[in-house]
Amino acid sequence: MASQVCKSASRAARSLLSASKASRFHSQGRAVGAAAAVSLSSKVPFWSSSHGRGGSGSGSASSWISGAIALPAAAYMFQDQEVHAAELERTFIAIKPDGVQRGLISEIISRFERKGYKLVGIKVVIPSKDFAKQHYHDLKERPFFDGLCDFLSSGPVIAMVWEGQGVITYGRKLIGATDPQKSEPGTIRGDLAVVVGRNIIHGSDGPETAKDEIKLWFKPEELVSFTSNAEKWIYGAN
Ligand code: IDP
Ligand code: MG
Repeated sequence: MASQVCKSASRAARSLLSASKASRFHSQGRAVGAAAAVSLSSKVPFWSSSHGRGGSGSGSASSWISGAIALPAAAYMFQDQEVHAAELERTFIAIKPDGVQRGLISEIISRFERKGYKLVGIKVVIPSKDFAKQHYHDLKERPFFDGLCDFLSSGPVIAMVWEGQGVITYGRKLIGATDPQKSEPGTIRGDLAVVVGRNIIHGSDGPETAKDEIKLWFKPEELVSFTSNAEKWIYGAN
């Protein structure tokens, strides 16, 4: 019964979505719609037992749950969460070959995950030197550019896209200053690296770079949009 309500509410949310304006968060909006339906279904046991129909399995969800009640509830939750989804931004984070070789992948990922950010893309890549040059193109005049590109292309890199409110700026805070001698303790570079040439991690430094770097490293179909169960506990206003 609950799953029927779920499907019905999900359909209602989706039909509302098709009327809403197009945005790059459309597919995420769909996932949020389904999440709203799940919240609705969690109220079903009390409601349905008070009507003596819990677990009977007879009748479709739409025959016993009034559109006048179900649709506005789904619409409210859906619209509310769609606004929230549109606030989430994405950043490109890479664990460089030194971080991979030193066995720091899970340590680094866990810091982003524990903060409350959401992993929406990940892969292991050995970039070519030309690709590394593209990635670091804004540093091409710097004396360390060639060595830096040799280094980035010297072994496996963990390329990731993380999503969350303020993730571009706060991701840089989690990472710490470029030179680990100046990174604060508690940051990734502060805790886990010693010199600037082996500072284990890359993070986009602003919205434009984030957009460009995500596009450089990932095809759109390699990224997912979904609502995590934890999100309703990570975001909220009182
Ligand atoms: P960021 O990684 O903190 O954004 P950037 O200035 O963009 O720092 O530099 C990119 C990377 O180039 C750094 O992460 C570091 O690996 C390397 N790098 C930066 N400055 C130096 C330097 O003075 N000597 C050697 N390598 C450097
Ligand atoms: Mg940089």
